[in-house]
Amino acid sequence: MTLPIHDALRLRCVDSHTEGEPTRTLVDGLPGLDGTPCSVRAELDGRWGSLVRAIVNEPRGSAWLVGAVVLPPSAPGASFGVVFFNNVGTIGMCGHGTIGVVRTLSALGRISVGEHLIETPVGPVVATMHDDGRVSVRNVPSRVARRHVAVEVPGHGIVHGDIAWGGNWFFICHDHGQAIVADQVEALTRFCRRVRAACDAAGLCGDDGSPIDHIELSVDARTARGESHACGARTARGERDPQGACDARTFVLCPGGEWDRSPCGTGTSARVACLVADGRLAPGSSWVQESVLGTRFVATYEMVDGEIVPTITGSAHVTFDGWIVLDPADPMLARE
Ligand code: PYC
Repeated sequence: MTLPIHDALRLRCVDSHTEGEPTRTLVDGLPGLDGTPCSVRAELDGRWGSLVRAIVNEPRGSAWLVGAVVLPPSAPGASFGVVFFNNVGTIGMCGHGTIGVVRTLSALGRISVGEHLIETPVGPVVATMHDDGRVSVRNVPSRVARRHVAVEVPGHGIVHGDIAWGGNWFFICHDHGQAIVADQVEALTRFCRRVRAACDAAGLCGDDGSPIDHIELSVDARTARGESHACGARTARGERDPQGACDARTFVLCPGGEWDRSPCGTGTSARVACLVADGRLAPGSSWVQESVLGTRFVATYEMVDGEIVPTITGSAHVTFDGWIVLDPADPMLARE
């Protein structure tokens, strides 16, 4: 595909990380590309695909970087729109990315402390920039499509998972038998790739026919009866542990084969839908989900017109502010 650039293109971008997972925000958008998040997403997956891959992939970035293009608002009351993309294409929503974009725009003085309506390709979300630097994201409604689905993972055996939506589709697996610890990320990545291949081979998809593009392995610290174990999330009386232990530790494989350094905002939202379906989380109660690196998101939810609406809270920090340069004479660009 030919890149839609002729002269060297300089793009203002600000990098951040949210609980360890990086976001590269194109704070001034992409020149010549405008529209709604849905129309821009279609362009980024079409003729702009090679350009956005060049923005996030090596040698300017890395396979685990998530890009975000900020768009002018197209709906009344919206502060801005955003479309997220990774090493292989766009994604519908991104929890860590939304936190990163909001923290970035706040650091630039472009948005203030308070609530901001943000348009995404899968629906509006509301982000709150808190005055202590944390960001909460009231996500799109999440839901469970299928429970306890068995898939045969070659060389491993049968595992079960819940197929759930949290802005992206997830296969959330508990009987995986893996240790979710930082020194095992390569083995966890290999295992999750095989689980995803098994899901594809079984023809599993979301209830709208979309592919399941994220695999989430979870180890719970709280059982269905509210007992604490593993991370010791609760005291014997069910109170939150003052040490701040988590409710679940997770490992998430993203669509491009990379693992999420954060606890994955859309994955946490999908998990909340499963917990609600099991009667394990009351509206207003919090759920603390920890990444394989030990970083955390705190989730709560409300029921709105019969739908589960999760809110995820976490923190982001700016790591880089500058311009990336795309020179059409660069032979590496032709490889995208
Ligand atoms: O936080 O939702 C998320 C996410 C999706 C992919 C990487 N992070």
